Amino acid sequence: MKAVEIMVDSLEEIKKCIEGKNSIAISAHVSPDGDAVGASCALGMALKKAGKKVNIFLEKYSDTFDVIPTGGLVSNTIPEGFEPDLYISVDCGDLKRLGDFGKVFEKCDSVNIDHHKSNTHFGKLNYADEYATSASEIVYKLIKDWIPLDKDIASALYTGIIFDTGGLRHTSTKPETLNICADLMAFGFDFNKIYNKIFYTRKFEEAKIMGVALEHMERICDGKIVYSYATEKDIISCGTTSDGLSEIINYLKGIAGCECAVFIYAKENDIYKVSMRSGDSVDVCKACMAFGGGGHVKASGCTIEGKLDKIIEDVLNEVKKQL
Ligand SMILES: [Mn+2]
Repeated sequence: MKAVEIMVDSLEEIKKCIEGKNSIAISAHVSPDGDAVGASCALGMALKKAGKKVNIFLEKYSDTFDVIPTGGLVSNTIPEGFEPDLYISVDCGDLKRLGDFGKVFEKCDSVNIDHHKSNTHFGKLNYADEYATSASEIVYKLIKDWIPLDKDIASALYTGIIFDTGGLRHTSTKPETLNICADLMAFGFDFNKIYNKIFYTRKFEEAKIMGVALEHMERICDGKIVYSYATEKDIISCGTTSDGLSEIINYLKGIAGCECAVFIYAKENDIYKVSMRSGDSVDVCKACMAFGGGGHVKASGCTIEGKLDKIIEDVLNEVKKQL
């Protein structure tokens, strides 16, 4: 294991590095979630205020996150030959998770700001704090005494923090997290609208595929492992895409007695995404790293190529090792 302490550059060093650059690109992990979009947009809007030329590159994301202000800085593809003075990655554990943007990131002076336990320190400067609730929390710490926050930046950061803490509910939440949220809320954005959009609004098609996944649900090891799956056919027949499945894992985890939930769904031909959530007894980051993935101790994922039956068997065997 790498000693994280010596691999982490200070936020002060990162600030100095940014100050010396003019054009800055920002990206987050593929299939961007609320923290990825919130942290990217908050940082981008703040650096623009600080006089930088900013481009944010994110894969197309769910319209759930349209509630996050972007400052008009987001595009989905990098123009041919584009090379910023500095490329900042947020909320991304390794270069591979940057998708196509990684090819440009690799060539640039770079900063990696993240909170995944499995972070590989792939930037020139790296700040990876696995105890931070979210990348948005780290971005807040980076900019708070440097660039004046405003309503849009505050609401983007707030959305990222509540998204990654499940609404200030996960054990990663600290008194400090609520102090940060209090500071952000003082800017007067519509927090109730954000909360409802993130946690209590779903598309009709997403509810349908949820039904299918719950129908497929199984339990093993005295109910300690609850798992389910959705095939490509299931997803298409419900009229949704693999982006519409993110809530399902939380329902599986919510089954009484479940210590580890596993949800496997088709991305494309023979490529499956595996999501895992756990309580106190299973380190799902470790389990997912066995398949080249990673994430957090209680929330991780990986992508596996193969036949569904075999993948289910392999993944469950890996989890069972820890029970
Ligand atoms: Mn995150």
